[in-house]
Amino acid sequence: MKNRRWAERLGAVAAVVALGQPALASTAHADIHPLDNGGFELGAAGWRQSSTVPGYRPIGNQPSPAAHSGTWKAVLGGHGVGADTVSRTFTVPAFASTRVSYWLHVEDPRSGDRGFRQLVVALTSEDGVTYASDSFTNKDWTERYERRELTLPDGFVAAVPRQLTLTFLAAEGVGNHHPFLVDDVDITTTVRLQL
Ligand SMILES: [Ca+2]
Repeated sequence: MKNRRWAERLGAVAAVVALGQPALASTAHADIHPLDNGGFELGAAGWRQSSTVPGYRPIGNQPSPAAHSGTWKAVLGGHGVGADTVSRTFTVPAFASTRVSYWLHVEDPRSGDRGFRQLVVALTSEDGVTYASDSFTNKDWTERYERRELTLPDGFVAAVPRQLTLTFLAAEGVGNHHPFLVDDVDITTTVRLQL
């Protein structure tokens, strides 16, 4: 009886080899979008914002300059001097890769502004390590909103959920009156499953 079971098993293996179809593991992935109000149409709900200019709040719905969609957006800089920030903390699931997209308009500085301004976009973990960042200056001006992406390196992927903060920081010197405009922020965390 025992020999018969072994024979059956060997037969099964032989059948797989004969067919040339090794048993392949299949995978699936699930995209999660943990960010709501990425287009700021609910105002500052879910976001933190600050400015060195007393009373100024970067998230607003002024008709000019225009938003990428809707009427609300983040307007960072454009005061002539100072710094503005808009940030958001979210949770990255275990074993998930993460990418951020947003629409950025760096306003045309050709009207005579000569000072320096910079926008830094950063993804930072709860222990203060910046895993991905990008930066733009007044020389990166564009005619219209353009889509930008930031992807976390594989080194951030962990076996437990982790907190991550997305920050937009604009700093400028004297002579800048054209802001950085940010709208329609989206975060995608992708969990890959071995089936
Ligand atoms: Ca908007």
